[in-house]
This record gives sequence, C-alpha cells and structure tokens, in this order.
Amino acid sequence: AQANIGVVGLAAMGASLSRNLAHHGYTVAVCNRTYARTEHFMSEYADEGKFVPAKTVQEFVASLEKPRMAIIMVKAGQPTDDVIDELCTYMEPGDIIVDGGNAYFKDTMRREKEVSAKGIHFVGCGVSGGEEGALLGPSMMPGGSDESWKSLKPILEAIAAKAPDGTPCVTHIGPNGAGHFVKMVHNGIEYSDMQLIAESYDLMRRGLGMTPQEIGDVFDQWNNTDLNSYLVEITAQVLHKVDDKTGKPIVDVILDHAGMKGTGTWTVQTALSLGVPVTGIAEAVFARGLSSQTELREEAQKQQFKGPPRRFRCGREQPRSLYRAIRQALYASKIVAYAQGFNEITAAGKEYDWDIDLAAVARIWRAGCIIRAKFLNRISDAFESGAADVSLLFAPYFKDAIESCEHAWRDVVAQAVKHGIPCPVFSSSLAYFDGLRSKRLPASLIQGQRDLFGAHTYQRVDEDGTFHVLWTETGEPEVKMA
Ligand code: NBP
Repeated sequence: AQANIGVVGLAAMGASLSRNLAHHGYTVAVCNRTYARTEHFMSEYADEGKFVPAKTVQEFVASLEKPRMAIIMVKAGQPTDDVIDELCTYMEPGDIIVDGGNAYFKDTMRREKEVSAKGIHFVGCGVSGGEEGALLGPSMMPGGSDESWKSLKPILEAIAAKAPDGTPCVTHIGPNGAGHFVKMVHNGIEYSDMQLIAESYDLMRRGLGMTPQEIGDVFDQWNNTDLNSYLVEITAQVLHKVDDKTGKPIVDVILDHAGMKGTGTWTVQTALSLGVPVTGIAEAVFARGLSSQTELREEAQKQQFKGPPRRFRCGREQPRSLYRAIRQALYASKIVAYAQGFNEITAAGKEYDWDIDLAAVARIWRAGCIIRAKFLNRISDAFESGAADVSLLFAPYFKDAIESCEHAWRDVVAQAVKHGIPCPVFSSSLAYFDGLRSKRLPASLIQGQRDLFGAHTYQRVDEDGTFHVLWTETGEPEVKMA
C-alpha cells in the first residue's frame, strides 16, 4: 500500500478533488472505469503531486493504506451503486467509502445500511462549488458514522474551502443521509437565490429600461451591501460581458431556457412530503420549468395576449429609488428563502433522527460553495444564540431587516404585478411572510368545506376534540354536484 486516500472517477470533479488532495501533500490513488481517462489525468497532472494510478478497482484498493479511504466521484445513480459494489468486493471492515456525488439522500440512506452491514463505513458527502471548488477548496457536507468522521476530519479539513475567519468549510452533518440532504437544500436555496437575482434584473431591464451594463453596475454596488455574495458578484460579471460575435450584451444572446439537474426538484418534493412550505424554492424551480416550455411559450406569443405596458412610468429621480426598493425586496425574499430551507432541514432532522447543527451548516456555506455570502455569518450567529430556533425570521437581526424592507418589498411586488412583469419568488415570499404574520387564516373556511363534502371533521377554537357538523337534516350535502 502506498496511497493515503483514493479517488474513483476522474471526470471534472474527481480530477479536481484528486489534485486538491495531492496539493495538500496526500498520496492519492486514482482510478477510472475507462483507463484512458486515468492515463490522460496522469499525463496532465502527474507533476502536481504524488498519484498512484490504478487500472482496476482491485488494484486501486490494494494500493490504499489501512483503514482504506476511497472517495467516489462518478455520475449519481446506478454508476455509484456499481462502484460501491466493486469496492466492497475488495475492501475490509473498518475501511471507508465516501460518495462525493450528488446522490439523492434516500439512496445514501439505503447504501449506508447495506455497506455498514459489511462493517465498511459509508459516508454520503455533499460537495459544493463545482469543478473550481473541488480543486481550490469546496464546501463539504459529510454524513456518516462518528468513527469515519474521526479518520476523515483532518483530510477533509485540509482540502476544504476556508471561511474568511480561517475555519474550514466542512463539518460532520449527521448520520447516513444527513450530508446529502443538507447539500440538496443548499442547491434548493441556490435556485431561489438565482431566481431572485434574475427577477431583480428583469424589473430593472423591462420596468426601468436600464441596459445590462447599467444593471451590472448596480449589482457591483449591491455587492458592497448586506447582499455581498458570490452570486451577486458573478451576476455583475455576466451583465458586463459583451458577446465577441455580435457585440451585443451576452445576456441578450443566451437562450432564455434555464436548465436543471434535479436537486431543486428533490428539495421541493421532499419539502412537500415533510409538510414544510418552501414556496420560494418551489417557485424558482417552476420558473425554470416554464422558461424551458418552448412550445407552450411560442404558442402563447401567437395568442398576442394584451397586458399593461411593461415600462414603469416614473420621473427622473424615481428609477434610483426604485432600484433601491428592488434591492430591499431581494434581501427580504432571500431571507425568506433561507428561513424556509432551514425549516426543511429541521423537519428532516426530526423525521430521520438527525441532530443537525444549523449554525454549523451556515458556517460551512460561507466559502467554497455557490451560495457563499456575507450574511451567512448573521445566520450562523442567529442559530448559535438560539434566536432562530423556530424560524430565522424571528431572530432580531432578520426581523429588523424584514421590517425595514417590508414597505419597499410590497411596492416592488405591486409594481411588478401592475406592469405584468413576473416575479414569482418576490411575490410568493411576501405571501408566505403575510401568511405567517396573520393571526387567523382562511384555512377555517377550508376546514368547513372539507367537513361538508367529505366529513373530514374539524377542530374548534374554544374546545378540545374533533367535531363534525350535520350540515343538512339528512346528513347529505344540500348542493349536489352535477
Ligand atoms: P459525471 O457526472 O459527468 O460522471 C462521469 C464519471 O462517471 C466518469 O468518471 C465516468 O467514467 C464515471 N462513470 C459512469 Br458515467 N458510469 C460509470 C459506471 N457504471 N461505473 C464506473 N464509473 C462510471 O462527472 P462529474 O461532473 O465529475 O461529477 C461527478 C459527481 O459529482 C456527480 O455525481 C455529480 O453530480 C457531482 N457533482 C458535480 C458538480 C459539477 O459541478 N460538475 C458539482 C457537485 C457535484 P468513464 O470515464 O469511464 O465514462
């Protein structure tokens, strides 16, 4: 045995992670289903550190020192199961398999059960930050046994991104699927963050008639505020970019169909089954879905639906105050999206018996991942102090922030609706906030309806127990459906 750790799968992510490990002084065994990829890797990067290339999984396992640690970085789904099966053939009790792919957390729970039954540790580890993160330092969310964490901790801390205060962006999230669950919610929040930025851009572009360059400048300014984040920074970069071929802003040349790989959808499906409203994330996923419904959108164009003029009518000074208002709407909606995402993690923690430290989760998202942002410091402080135990929105800092943004937030949503510019995440986040702060909701009427048509029963405000109204003398609904 010559290698400290190994990586199976040398496509973009696996190659970068292997190099990152080698840059930190580890001897890394590398293996890929198609050996040509391993040869290519060695020809490109062999001089960056100590690598032990293996032609087969058997050779790969034999090259690892004990307890063996192997990180899988292959396509999620069946390929991951195939690699796990092969590794298990040659590994021994006490060895550790880490799946760094984007696995669905329930697959990770199943795999952990199967692999740990053989005495081998299985760690489902969310890895965020794409190829660059994997190379220079990702944010990592490992889930698995305490024992495996003891062995992995020094290595993962060495290769992880470092937050501005120097803390490594990795923590033991919890048992079995906890790490991949938190990574999934991270991606869901990423969807809402991106959609909110896109809605802000659209309001400035179509509502205020600003150019991409001007809007890019606004995002640059916003990056010096509470909104400071990687996504705001790269948004300015995209908006400032001019297409080489046409000389037009690149944003006008790119087709307006947003792609997705499924983690946003999982976040929403899981939230639905846990009964947690994640309206901001859901609307962001649906907005991408609508953007890609090419035929439907083309047909809609042919209908030539009438609508209000999209351009806001405003005086010379008004645009400046409007884009200030848009910034506040963005900040308030962003806080709601994070509050909802953390609520989903809390609910899953209860459902699956994971004891997840939410302050630690916020801390490891401060660098290396796509949603890295200054305000995650505030979020970790809020969870640390216990002020956000029920909802992030109730922590004093965020309550103040929402209250100071509220007027502008309503104004922006009202303007958007009035002028026919869709802002699904701005408006659904506001509706969530208004629902939350309402003492009574019209759900009482819905319960009445349910009791009438289906005898679903109801509960009373003034007495414990379950009740049913005899809505008619015969007990049958009076109004029969046709
Ligand atoms: P891909 O997701 O494109 O997968 C390609 C790798 O999977 C190649 O090494 C390929 O081997 C291997 N593979 C396949 Br396909 N089927 C296999 C099988 N049956 N047995 C063994 N190996 C198999 O690679 P990636 O983009 O580097 O992503 C790796 C993982 O990291 C994925 O789960 C992805 O979701 C996750 N992730 C990606 C990003 C990102 O930004 N790309 C970010 C975070 C997480 P071959 O060379 O023989 O075809």
